[in-house]
Amino acid sequence: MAVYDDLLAVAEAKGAGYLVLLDPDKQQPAETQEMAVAAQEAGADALLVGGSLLLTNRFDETVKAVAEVASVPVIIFPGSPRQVCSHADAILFLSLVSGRNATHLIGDQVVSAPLIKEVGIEPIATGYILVESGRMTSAEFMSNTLPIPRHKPDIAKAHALAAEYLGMKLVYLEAGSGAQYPVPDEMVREVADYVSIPVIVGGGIRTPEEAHRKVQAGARFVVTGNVLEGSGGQRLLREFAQAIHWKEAQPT
Ligand code: 1GP
Repeated sequence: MAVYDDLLAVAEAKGAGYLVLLDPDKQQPAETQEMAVAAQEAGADALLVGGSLLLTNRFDETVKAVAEVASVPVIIFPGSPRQVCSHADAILFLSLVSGRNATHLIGDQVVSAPLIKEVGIEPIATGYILVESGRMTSAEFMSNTLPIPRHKPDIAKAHALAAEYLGMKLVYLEAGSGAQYPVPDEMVREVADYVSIPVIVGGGIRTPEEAHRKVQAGARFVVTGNVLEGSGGQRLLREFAQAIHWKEAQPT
């Protein structure tokens, strides 16, 4: 578990880890490569590559382009079980534990496990929990599952603990890319206090202050995707990195 152990060590040293999501659907591989460089220069601790739709056929090419320039781990964040390739360092081996759709609980994993073994990248078992975020997200629609109500932290806690007891290494609280509202701080806090595996939070986190609040609530990793795509993305990413890496904060 080299990548997993490294990520935990980085998060421990910096206060929390910053993961930047690159979506191959949104631009050409060369442009995603430039975004990867910008993200790691700004302070990203790992680059996630993936997306829940994949409307294009440039996944492999994009992962390869990102890996060519990456000085931090490149981790696949699969939107489908065929998103496996040898150019990455690791893959979040997701099970959508908040849903009751057998395909996303175990079916997809049966398809992708042999592919992962063949290419030899590190699987990081992750309990993936969708949290209701104001309006329906692509992940909810595509997975045909109900998210956990945002004001029901007890339900989120029970799911996260089940993921832990099933042996998963991470729990990912996901509001969905471009979510109207991110996962509530209170839910992050209650889940993080309740389980002993690290909590990742992502979806709809638009400001460094918001990212910092997730970390204060107990998130060990924060994911952003869309913010890099806006104007001034790299400058903003630097602010995110500072807000997340609170142990490195410089006295003003
Ligand atoms: C989606 O959590 C990620 O899985 C990123 O979401 O694009 O809203 O930052 P955003």
